[in-house]
Amino acid sequence: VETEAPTLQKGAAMGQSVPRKEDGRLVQGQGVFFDDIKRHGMGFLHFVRSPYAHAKIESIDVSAAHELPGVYGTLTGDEVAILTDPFFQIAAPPGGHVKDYALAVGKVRYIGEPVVAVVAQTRELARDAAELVTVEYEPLEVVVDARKALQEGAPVLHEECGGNMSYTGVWEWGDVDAAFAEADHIVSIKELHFDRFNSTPLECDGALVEYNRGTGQWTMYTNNQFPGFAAIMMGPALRVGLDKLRIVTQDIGGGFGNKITTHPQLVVCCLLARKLKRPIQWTEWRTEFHQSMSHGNERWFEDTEVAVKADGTLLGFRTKAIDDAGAYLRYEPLGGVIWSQVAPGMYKWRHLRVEFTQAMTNKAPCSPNRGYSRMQQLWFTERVIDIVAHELGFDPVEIRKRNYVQPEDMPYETPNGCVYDSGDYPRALEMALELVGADRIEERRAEAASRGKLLGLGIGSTLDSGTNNFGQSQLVNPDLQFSGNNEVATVKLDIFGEVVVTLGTTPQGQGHETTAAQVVADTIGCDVDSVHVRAGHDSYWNSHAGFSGTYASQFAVTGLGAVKGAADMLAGQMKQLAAMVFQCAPDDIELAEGFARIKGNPEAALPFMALGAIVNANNAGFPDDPPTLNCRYVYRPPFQVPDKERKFGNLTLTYSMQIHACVVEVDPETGVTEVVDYAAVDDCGTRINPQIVEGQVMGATAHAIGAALWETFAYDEDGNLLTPNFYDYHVPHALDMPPLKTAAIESPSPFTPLGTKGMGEGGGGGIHCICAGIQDALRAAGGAIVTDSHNPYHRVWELIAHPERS
Ligand code: MCN
Repeated sequence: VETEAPTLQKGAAMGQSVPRKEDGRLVQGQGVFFDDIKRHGMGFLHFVRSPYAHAKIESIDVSAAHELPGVYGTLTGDEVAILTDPFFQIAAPPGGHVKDYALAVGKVRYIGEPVVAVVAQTRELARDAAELVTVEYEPLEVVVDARKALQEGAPVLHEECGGNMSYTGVWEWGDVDAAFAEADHIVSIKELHFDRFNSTPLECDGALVEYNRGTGQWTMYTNNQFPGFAAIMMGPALRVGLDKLRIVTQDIGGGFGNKITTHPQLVVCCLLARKLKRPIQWTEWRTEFHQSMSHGNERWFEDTEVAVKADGTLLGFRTKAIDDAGAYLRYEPLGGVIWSQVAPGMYKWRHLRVEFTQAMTNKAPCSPNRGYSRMQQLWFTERVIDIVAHELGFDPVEIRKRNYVQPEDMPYETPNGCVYDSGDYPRALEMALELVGADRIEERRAEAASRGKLLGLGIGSTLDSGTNNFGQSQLVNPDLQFSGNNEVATVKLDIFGEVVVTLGTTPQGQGHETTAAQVVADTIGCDVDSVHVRAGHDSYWNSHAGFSGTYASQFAVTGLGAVKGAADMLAGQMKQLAAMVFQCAPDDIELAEGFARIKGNPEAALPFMALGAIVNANNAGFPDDPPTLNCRYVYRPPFQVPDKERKFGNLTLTYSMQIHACVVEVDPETGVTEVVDYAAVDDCGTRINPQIVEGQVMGATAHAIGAALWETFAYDEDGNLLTPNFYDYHVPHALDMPPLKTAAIESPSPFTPLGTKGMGEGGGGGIHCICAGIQDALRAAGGAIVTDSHNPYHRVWELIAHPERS
């Protein structure tokens, strides 16, 4: 694909599958997670949680817990309401009126909501003491269905909002009415449903918090993905300035978006550390995680209509989306509408209308879940296209190819003002189909039929459009002109000739230490092993990083952009310094193999250590402004003034892409779906480390297959979570996974320093891929339409038994 992207000079390190630097310590159990940190006299915290989905708190009695030897103290919602302010709401009204305290105040709104905190000498004792706390409740009517929550007479969760609707807006781009007037066919789809599921990081939430009474400062060791933002949430709640909150993150056992949210339990830890004058340790249990660690949001799409030309050209769609936010609004800024970054998916339809409404229900609150709420929108566009193909008799492959944004259209401006930077979607589709042997599909279908099985071919795609989510802030205030997320890095050469890189990011397994080292090694001419990378957050030593964190697939662009900028600066200074020593021009110096040397004269070479020593120990004879060999660079994504007419402008920087294809076999007797072949083709521009990229593709695909077949947060009508542990909530194991074939295309982004695009949130295409495979398989058994993103065996069995109901 021809773009104006910088051609990356792949060196000895960049573009290579360099083994991950962090894995040595992680696989040997040498990582340091917050739960590894111990302090003398620390107290263990356990929460008393609500057994009701909706109830008034009549009374709380903690006296029996206090009598248990070894119990240090308790905290209730009433105390929290005196000592803190509610978390500020990023949402606009009416949702913005929600009062979200660190413990339930007056009322509980979902099962598992923290009501009382108990601290004791051991974890087990805290648990026992929590059982001695008596809470009297007056149960209230429950609403778990977002559609019902919006109806007249539904029980209201937050009276201060005047109802359960937290946000509503109409998003219209192009001329939708004209498109429908021009259409040869209008396909109607009554209801589609994207199910509630989550990511399941190995490490649950928690913290170790110390309070220094002398300075009034808290130090919090935790595993938040976005510590800068956590401080901004917690400071005002605790009524202190940010200098009073030192947040430290080290190794983090997975995040996937869940840990972007600042969970109010952290404020409880702070209050108790101050109240009880001892360090507080809180580690969430798995069931607690399932019950109250925010979930990925469920979404309904109602009364969808699609305008199609006779030749299969898609003109546009209109739909009503209803989002289930759960009991509190804990999503990052307007996460509910980040879907609009990928409103048209990969397709060229230009007339789109979404009436979007978000409702609060008596279920766990939501947070970003790998792909924010883009996954829902991308699933919707893919599902709609397959249903159109089914209804009008088009081939799902051909209709996609006809309607894809084509490579020659790139950079392509979507109707809502986003710019897809580069890519070749048709080629990726061809590759994925080839990998799953789609050309032999009819033959395989017949063979499966001879064994009594239904075989189907499915396709799904995903765009990962991280990097610039704060552009969404314009949704609150259209006059804001944010340039998107910045990132900062420092690269220095020290007195021993060691290269030390400081990142502001908080990796949870993404391999930042490795790819940052690759970029630096090639830029300054040394090997990867001599580059030492410090990732993770400490408000003290990398407060320069400000708003940093790891989320939104931005490291490949902003993180590495900052690293590259700082490394370029350092390389320039090293050349300048060597030129002073050798009395030549800086351009005559080359940096290679750990030396600064005169080009063409390998004898005239200074080892890096000598450069470090000259600057740090022996710089008396230098000019007034000597090089420091300590370089800091702020990467700012290129900024284009947003177009208010389109609601937001060209703020998203990169669009990486994955196309998934699968072959599934459905057993018509049981409804069980087996994935027999699977391929994912990824394009994230220039790959710094192909093996890390492939690992990301594999992880995200497993996540997607899990969501499509096994993983669900199912609630009954009383708001009981039916899948509160790993027994009921089945995450795919290695043995559940099909053989996964991967391939890559590299279409460098013209907008980023290294041609990279963020890709860690991809994988959502896998959910659709399975849905499409099942729908194709069911053609031979009544031809049901798949309308849900989650299709466990009993739902598939129903589709076979009652295709007319789909
Ligand atoms: N990379 C590369 N070449 C590219 C693109 C990416 O080598 N062209 C590398 C990057 O250098 C980085 C990794 O791939 O090491 C992922 O990069 P990127 O897509 O920029 O994503 P981030 O590093 O910003 O990570 C965030 C992303 C998100 S948003 C979720 S959700 C998710 C994901 O990462 N959560 C994860 N992958 C995860 N992987 C693990 N193990 N754990 C999580 O919690």
